[in-house]
Amino acid sequence: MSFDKKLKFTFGLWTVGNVGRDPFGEPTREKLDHVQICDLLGDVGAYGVNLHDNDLVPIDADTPTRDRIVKEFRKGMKDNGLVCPMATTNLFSDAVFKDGAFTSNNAKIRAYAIQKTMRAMDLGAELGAKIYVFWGGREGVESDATKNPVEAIKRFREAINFLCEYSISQRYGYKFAFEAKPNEPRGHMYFAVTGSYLALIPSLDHPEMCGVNPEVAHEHMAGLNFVHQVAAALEMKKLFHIDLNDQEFGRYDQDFRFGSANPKHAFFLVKLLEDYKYDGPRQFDAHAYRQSNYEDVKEFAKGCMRTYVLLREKAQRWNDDKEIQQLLRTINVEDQMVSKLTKKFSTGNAKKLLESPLDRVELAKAPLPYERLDQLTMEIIMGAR
Ligand code: GLT
Ligand code: MN
Ligand code: MN
Repeated sequence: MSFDKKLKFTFGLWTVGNVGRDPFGEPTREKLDHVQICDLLGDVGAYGVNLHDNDLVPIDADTPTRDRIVKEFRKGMKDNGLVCPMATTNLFSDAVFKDGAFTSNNAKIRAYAIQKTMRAMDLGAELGAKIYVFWGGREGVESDATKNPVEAIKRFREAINFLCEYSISQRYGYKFAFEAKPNEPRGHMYFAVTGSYLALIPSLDHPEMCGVNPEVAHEHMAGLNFVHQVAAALEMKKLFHIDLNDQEFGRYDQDFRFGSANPKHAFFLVKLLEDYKYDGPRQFDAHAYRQSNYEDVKEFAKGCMRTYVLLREKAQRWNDDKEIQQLLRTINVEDQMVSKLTKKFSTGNAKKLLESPLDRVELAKAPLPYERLDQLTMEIIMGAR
C-alpha cells in the first residue's frame, strides 16, 4: 500500500508503538523497538516518523548506546524510505517533571528542562527534523495555590526565547510548533487552547520562528470547534504542524483513529487544509484500540491515512458540486460600493457609510438556504452524492 508522499503522512514512534497501557491497565501489546516501528510504518506506506528524545534513546543512555541506537534508527528509516520531519522532547514522563518543566517552581528543574531540550534538538537535527514541537504535558497545576500562573507564562517565554537562540546559534533552522491541551495529565494546563499560543507568539523574541501544532482531540476535549482553531492558525500563517486524531467531546484524551468519532468535523478539517493548501506534515497522533494486535495496529494506521484521502476526495466533490456552488453564490452577497467604504477607515468613508441607506428589514429578507446546503454536504459525506 502506498499513499501520496505529497500529503506527508507521519506517525510518532509513540503512536503505532503504543503498547495499550492506560491508567487502569497494563500493556496489551509487546513493545516494538525503533527498527520494528520503522518497518511497520514502511509496510503501511507512511511518509515519515517523528519522535520524542526518549522514544528513541532511553533517558539514562550513555553516549555509545545513544550513538548505536541513532545509527540503527537511521538505517531503519532509510530501509523503509521514511523521513523524520519533526522532533520533540519528553518533558513529562520522568518524576523530575512532576510539577512542570519550563514552568517548574524550581530553577534547577527549569534549567534541566532547557538542557534536555537542547540535547533533544541536537538529536532531531541529526535525523533531519526541521519542525520542533513543544507540548507542555506537565506545565500546569492541580491547585492554583501551588504556582503563580503569571510567573508560569514568563518562565515559559524565557525558556522558548533561550531555545530559539540555541537553534539559531547551531544553524538548525527549526520552526517551533506549540501544542495546546486543556487538561490531562495535569488538572489544569497552561496554554489551554491553540489560541493561547497564538496570543503568546507575538510576545516572543523570535515570533517568525514560532507557530502552532493543534491537535483535534485536545480542542474537542474542551468542547471547542477544532476547525476554527486551525483556521485562525492558518490565517495567521502559524500552522506549522498538525496532530490528526479523533475524540468524543468531553471525554478523556482518547487519541482515536482519524475521523472515527466525528466524521463531519473531520471532513471540514480536511477541506480547510486542502482548500488553503496546507503543505506541512500531517501527523496522526493517535493510537490503536487497546484490544488490537499489531496486524490491527497496521489497519489503524492505514485507516487514518485512508480516511484522510477519502475526505479529501469528498472535499473536492463538494467544491465541484454545481448546486453547492450555486447556493454559495446565493448566500454570499457582494456589493462593491459598500465594500469599498468598509475596507479601510477614512473620515470620508465613515461619513459616506453613515449616509448609506442600509435597510435592515429588507436585508433580513435575503434567503439563507442553509438546511439545503448542509444536507447536500451530508449527502456528499455519506456517499450519496
Ligand atoms: C503525547 C501527547 C501528544 C503530544 C506528543 C508530543 S506526546 O502523546 O498526548 O498530544 O503531541 O509531545
Ligand atoms: Mn499531539
Ligand atoms: Mn491527544
